[in-house]
Amino acid sequence: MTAAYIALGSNLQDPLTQLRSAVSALDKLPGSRVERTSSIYRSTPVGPVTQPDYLNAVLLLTTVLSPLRLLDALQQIEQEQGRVRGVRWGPRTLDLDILLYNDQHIDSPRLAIPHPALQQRNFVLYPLFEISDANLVLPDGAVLDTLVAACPRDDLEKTSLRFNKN
Ligand code: A4P
Ligand code: MG
Repeated sequence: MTAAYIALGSNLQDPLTQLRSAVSALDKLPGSRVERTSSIYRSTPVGPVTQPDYLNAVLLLTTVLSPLRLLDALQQIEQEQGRVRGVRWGPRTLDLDILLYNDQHIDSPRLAIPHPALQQRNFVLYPLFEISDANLVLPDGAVLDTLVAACPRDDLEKTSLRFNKN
């Protein structure tokens, strides 16, 4: 059984419903369970085009799926929720990224774990910090609370929105 941290993001077509639906779909994956969800954050878009603000969150999934089978499952959920792949970093109904998969380091054409942008993004680091151990050590030796301390919160806003399952 693996502990995988998954980042969720949405800025189209009722983002709160998108995130809630994703949590329920993830909880139904074979041999998998959503163990913990972070608060839901509102964040300013990072990307090349003008687009709406995002809702972002992170959850802890325990799963028997291998990294690539988990990626397949995440992409299927994205498709089912109307994801259209356009501009890189463009707006989307749902983005599901694998941040961490136990302490594994993976660098393959389809999959990079830890997710390469993890260390720079406040909308990933703050929710991850909320649901994991502050002393969490990433596969490259970086410690989570040091990364959070080095990453400005800026206008990241923790909302009072709730998942149905917390
Ligand atoms: N891929 C490689 N590693 C992973 C991983 N660890 N998890 C590959 C998931 N996928 C991974 O992703 C492109 C390819 O990345 C996949 O086919 C998979 O094989 P994608 O979801 O199709 O495209 P993308 O999301 O546009 O690209 P990318 O580089 O994943 O973008 P990011 O880094 O996810 O950024 N601003 C705010 N405020 N909040 C956001 O959530 N998100 C993005 C997307 C941009 N700006 C944002 C936000
Ligand atoms: Mg992505």
